[in-house]
Amino acid sequence: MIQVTAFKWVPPFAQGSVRDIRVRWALEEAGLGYDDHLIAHEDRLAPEYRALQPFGQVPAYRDGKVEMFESGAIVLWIAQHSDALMPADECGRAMVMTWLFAAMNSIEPYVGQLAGIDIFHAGEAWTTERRPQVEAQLRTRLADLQTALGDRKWFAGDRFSAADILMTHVLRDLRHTDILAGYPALADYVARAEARPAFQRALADQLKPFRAAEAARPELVAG
Ligand SMILES: N[C@@H](CCC(=O)N[C@@H](CS)C(=O)NCC(=O)O)C(=O)O
Repeated sequence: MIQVTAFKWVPPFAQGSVRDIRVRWALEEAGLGYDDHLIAHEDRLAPEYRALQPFGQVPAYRDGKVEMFESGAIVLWIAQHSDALMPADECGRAMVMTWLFAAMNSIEPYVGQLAGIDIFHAGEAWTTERRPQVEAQLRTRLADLQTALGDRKWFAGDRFSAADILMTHVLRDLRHTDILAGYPALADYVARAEARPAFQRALADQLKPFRAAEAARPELVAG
């Protein structure tokens, strides 16, 4: 049985964004069942968990054949075994890998810097000077990304692929801003991807334990 490690609870700003959702979504698209192995934040420190995920983060993954960490690598592994996420032809697979890495290496660092400023360093004096630069660099990337998408529905060809899981997840981390509204084709792209039933199931499954934890301990929501 496939097992995906996820957190039992995270603060509201991270709910729906924790990276196990990438893996859950890939498994849903591939039609593969899995168990989620829920850990508490402090369980990250346990040596047994570090053996599975050296940085004490989620997700970690095991399927009886491999034990993996790094959400991008896990999604790629699942995709290599599923027609739903990768085309059969070699050149098509190369394009999926290209756009999957573009999401993680060419877009995510810019989105991550902005999200870091807005969420983890909100209100700190240095952000007043730095944020406009970060936003400007991000906007340049988004303009190029939108041009690259052109009239296509998906990034790596004419069908949805593993690359779209990564790209959508990265772009979703801008949802605390209205920046994507300036790039209508990208906003439509994210909405199209989020409307997929597999994404909706993955999101609901990530949120389910958070809601249960909050019902048991209302002080979590109150902060
Ligand atoms: N590059 C890793 C990053 C994983 C990651 O950042 N996980 C976050 C949740 S989205 C985490 O576990 N944060 C808790 C921590 O770092 O202590 C991946 O893509 O799997």
